[in-house]
Amino acid sequence: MQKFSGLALLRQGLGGHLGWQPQWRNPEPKPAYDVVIVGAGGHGLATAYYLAKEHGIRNVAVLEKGWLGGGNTGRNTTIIRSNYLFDESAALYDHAVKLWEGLTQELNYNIMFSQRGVMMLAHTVHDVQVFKRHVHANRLNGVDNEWLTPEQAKEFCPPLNIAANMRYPILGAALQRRGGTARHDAVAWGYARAADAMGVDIIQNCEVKAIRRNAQGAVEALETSRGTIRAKKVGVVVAGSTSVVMGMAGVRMPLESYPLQALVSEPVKPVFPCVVMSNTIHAYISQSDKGELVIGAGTDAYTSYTQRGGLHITTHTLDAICELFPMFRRMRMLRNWGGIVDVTPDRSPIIGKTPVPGLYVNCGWGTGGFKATPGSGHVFAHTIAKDEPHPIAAPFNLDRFKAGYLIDEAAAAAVAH
Ligand code: FAD
Ligand code: PYC
Repeated sequence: MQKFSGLALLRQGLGGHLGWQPQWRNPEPKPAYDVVIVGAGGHGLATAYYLAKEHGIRNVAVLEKGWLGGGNTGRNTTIIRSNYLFDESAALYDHAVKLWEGLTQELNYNIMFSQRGVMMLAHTVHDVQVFKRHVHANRLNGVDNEWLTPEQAKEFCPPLNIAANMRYPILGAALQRRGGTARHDAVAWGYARAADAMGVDIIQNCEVKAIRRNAQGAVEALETSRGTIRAKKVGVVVAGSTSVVMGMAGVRMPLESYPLQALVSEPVKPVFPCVVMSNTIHAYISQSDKGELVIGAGTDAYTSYTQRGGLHITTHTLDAICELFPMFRRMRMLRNWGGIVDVTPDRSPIIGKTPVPGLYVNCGWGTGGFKATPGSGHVFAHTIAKDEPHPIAAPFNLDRFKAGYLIDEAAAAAVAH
């Protein structure tokens, strides 16, 4: 694999940039693989990468119906944090943050991870109580989180309006300094390039249309738009399409799929130093390295598979943004889009085995799975390779919805749904 470095950049620059190699191959599907991953989002690609790197399983294909990273991975607002309430979630999301911290070096690909801090605003007495509870629980789990007064919040984020007569007054904020953002496309591309270099076949424009099971009920092959592909093991990592794909194997999932949307402004000079989220009024904002304000809203109230949301949702969000940051009132919005998020009853993901032998599922990340990408791929690869859950993934099994061992993270989900 060609190495990226300052020297390589200089050398290529002097040579007119004619020597860069393609980042990954474009292979034809083989008739059979040891493992097939369905879905080339960040989670699927990370899974393939860790299968090859940590478990030596390299006869792997990742099948993608569209283009690599074109699902929620390429549509999200890239907020990364691990300030979840329960021990199980803290372990999972902080595992991911620790991997994020070394990922650029590990992949030799600049994923632009920026730990600029994620600040969550409290507007009501209830918010204050909930966030303080999170601060205490996080600290007990070794996850950084601190409580700020309104004045301290403004000091951390100068554009913030903390006037007492606001419609949504700021009563304080919880700040995770290790939280931040990363470049979403680069995450998909970095994992794809590194997995491809270890022999993983990434096959785009290849839609899975049916899952075939043998006489014992175990998974044996996938019918795709590019023919039949046999597989000893199949990992389904298709976010908003999970119910549809798992339905092909006869497995009914406890999921609802909703559109979640985001928008960006025209680009401006650096003006916004951190990430700010307001769960109560459904708005969150950061500034991309290109200078655009990246703004997100809550989910639509109805289930749907359209990759766009209702206009009233963004209008409401922009009302809130203008009240929180009056200096942005005259900014123009450039684009908006949506992604389909897969929401579980307890707002925590499902990672693990299924009732079908050889079939594994990784889904239910809802509005908040980007932050988990490296950790999710890492524990899911272990689960597939060993046919038993990674200890961090074990509580997030599908059976919890029967057993009642729910991990209720609705308050930490940060986005209303
Ligand atoms: P995806 O990236 O969606 O990948 C799944 C892939 O499966 C897709 O490429 C799809 O084409 C493919 N696929 C589907 N069906 C088939 C089939 N039949 N055959 C083959 N391939 C198939 N999370 C955060 O942590 N922080 C945020 O700030 C954040 N903001 C968000 C903002 C928006 C607007 C949205 C929509 C989501 C946001 N999320 C956020 C959630 C996050 O984007 C997702 O949880 C995460 O990206 C899911 O990654 P994935 O790899 O599982 O899914
Ligand atoms: O989970 O932090 C999050 C998030 C922010 C925006 C959408 N999801």
